[in-house]
Amino acid sequence: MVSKKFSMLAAGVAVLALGLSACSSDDGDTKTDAGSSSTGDTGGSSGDTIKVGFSQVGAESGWRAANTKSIQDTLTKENGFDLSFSDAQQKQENQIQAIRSYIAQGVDYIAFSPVVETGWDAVLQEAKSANIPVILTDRAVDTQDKTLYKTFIGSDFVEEGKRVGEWVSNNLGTEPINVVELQGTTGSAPAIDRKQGFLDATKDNTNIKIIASQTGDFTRDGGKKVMEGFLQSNPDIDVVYAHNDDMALGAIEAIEAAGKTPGKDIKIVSIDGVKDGMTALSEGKINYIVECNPLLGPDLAKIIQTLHDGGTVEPRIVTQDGAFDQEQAKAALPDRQY
Ligand code: GYE
Repeated sequence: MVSKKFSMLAAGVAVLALGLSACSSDDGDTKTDAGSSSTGDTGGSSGDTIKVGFSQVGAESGWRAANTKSIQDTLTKENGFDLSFSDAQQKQENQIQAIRSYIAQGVDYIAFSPVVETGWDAVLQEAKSANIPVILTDRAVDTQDKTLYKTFIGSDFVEEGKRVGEWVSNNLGTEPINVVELQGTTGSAPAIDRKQGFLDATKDNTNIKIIASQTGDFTRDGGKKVMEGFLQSNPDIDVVYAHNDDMALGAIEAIEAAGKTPGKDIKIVSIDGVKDGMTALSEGKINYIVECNPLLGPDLAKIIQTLHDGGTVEPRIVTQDGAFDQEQAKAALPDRQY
């Protein structure tokens, strides 16, 4: 019964090198299904629906909407899960509160995408003391104690920033350019890592100068407002590096309102590859996008099922991302899922 569910989930998983193993866990704290809800179980004997509490960052971007949908579409009753989902509206205190309430409810597993990197040790320790395994999805936490979570699944954000930086260096940095940076949420793993990756890739190219850098909080509105300010104080912007597509889309609005042509007068590079971003790329308003895959639901389900069956998972599971220039975006757009 379990293996039937497991193979069904596995079929939908793009990343097969998940580092999952069917052998028994020896750390003794893998939860069994004792005490879990049996409602909606289609798998046979009662009591084996897996209760999962998921604390989402918010609804700040197209990426986030696709990520939420993927999780809600996969952790269904039909697939053997009983999902409690909460939206923290980009506030750490809301996430801590949600996690505490999942602990109080006695869920079998807690999964969450931490809005910022630091400040999680206390609540993660509470989950560990309650013997509830925690899975980090999408974003990392900064902690010395790696036993506070089972695994972290998500993209390599430093690598994403590097790929953008390399493209800028090779395609635009052949002459002196002024770059402005629209940063993601302050203190979040993708903002920290994407900044670092871009700097690493461009530091030896003396043509590239970052003249301004500010957070737009990963939102379209934030990107627009920050870009308006950049345009007012800097007459010579050549390139916008946006940490996500939504901020790039906001920047497009600001650039057009200032009477300039995005993608030509001011080049734009970003990260995510959501449909609106890919559309702007195919229309020539964005110049290059490195993908960040939001469809983490199937992998999360597979990880939880594996732990639940007594298996082990690798502590870090990296998802694979593509990259698109304008022609590649045109070709990819018709089949884009999100
Ligand atoms: O790039 C951005 C979202 O954590 C990878 O968060 C995620 C980022 C994504 O708001 O659009």
